[in-house]
Amino acid sequence: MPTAYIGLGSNIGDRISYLKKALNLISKLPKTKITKISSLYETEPYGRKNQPWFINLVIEISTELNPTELFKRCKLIETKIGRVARERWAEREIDIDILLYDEISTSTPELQIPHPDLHNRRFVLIPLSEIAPEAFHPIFQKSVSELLIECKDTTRVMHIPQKINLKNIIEPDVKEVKYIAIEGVIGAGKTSLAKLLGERLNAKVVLEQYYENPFLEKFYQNRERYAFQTQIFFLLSRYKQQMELLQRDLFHEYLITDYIFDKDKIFAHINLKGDELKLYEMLVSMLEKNIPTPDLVIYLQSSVERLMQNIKKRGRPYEQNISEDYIRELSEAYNEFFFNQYRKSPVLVINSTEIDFVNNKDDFEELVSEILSPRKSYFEYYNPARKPR
Ligand code: PH2
Ligand code: MG
Ligand code: MG
Repeated sequence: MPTAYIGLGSNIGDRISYLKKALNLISKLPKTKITKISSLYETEPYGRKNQPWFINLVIEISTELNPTELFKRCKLIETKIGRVARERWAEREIDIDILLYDEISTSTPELQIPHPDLHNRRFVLIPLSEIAPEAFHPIFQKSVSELLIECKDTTRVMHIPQKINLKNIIEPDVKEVKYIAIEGVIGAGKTSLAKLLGERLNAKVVLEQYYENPFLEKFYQNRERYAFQTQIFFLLSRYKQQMELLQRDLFHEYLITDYIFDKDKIFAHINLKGDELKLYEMLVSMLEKNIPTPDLVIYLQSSVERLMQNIKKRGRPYEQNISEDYIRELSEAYNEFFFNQYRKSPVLVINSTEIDFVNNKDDFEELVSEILSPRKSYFEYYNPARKPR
């Protein structure tokens, strides 16, 4: 892979923080690795004198981006970090310059490599010779350390003892939560929470269509006899609905569903056996490739007693034959699934026996901010007693 050297500088605002942001973004460039980082240097302005001192450093990268691609990416990073357009030589929030790229020399109106003034600048040569004294300048046919010895520049360059440690600045990628799926055993309150969140976030809410399954009522009366039909009907109707989710609409920033496609497996494994289960799994493996993955799954946990109460209370006629044993079996299978198997999305576990989102506005608002805050870990228990971040 080609090796390139990049010079970074900042002389207004929180200079170190701008530099760290730049390093963080460079480290996330495709096909690119930061391999060395020089010390920080506080440097007298070179060229136009009447501006604040800079902090400069140089990094070495290993990259498969070609010089033009790399240059464009560096410009984009400058913009992203908030570099304001000013006249040439003016102060800047962040400046990112390609100094050397292997031993290539190119010159186009917008990009020159090596950097055309590199050999005249102590604020470049000093940090560069710290990490790459032997790097070679293809035009002058000299090493960086030779260039430094011959450099006539007298502007001051002061070493700063503070080191930038790559590990400390590379932030994990946090994905914004846009697609939220709510899960839990029958009666956990998925649909109510989906509707409530939908209103609060002005989300598109897509609810599972239970009542459309013509086998469901018979299934609750005789599970063994109707399991396969019920399962296949659910699988195909969930698949169809999930494919429609891929067409996100432009009017809603958020999407909320009251189930995940993978729930189907929990039910299948409880209700199907032998050849039927095999056939079902074959079908699933073909279908699941195209299914969108939620950015966050909320798993509503509840006690079996509470689930049974809720099922009675809401009185959906086709659910009234559900046995407590079946709910217990489902609860265990759900726990096993979310705690030990499901790894596609971050999971936020909420004990809904204790928290009443529907009637307690404070509980609900706290949950909303918890949902929208970036996830630090892949698996979290929601803790309403926790201090706000
Ligand atoms: N960058 C300039 C002009 N002058 N002086 C110092 N000390 N450090 C810089 O990064 C710098 C400069 C143009 O890019
Ligand atoms: Mg520059
Ligand atoms: Mg520049």
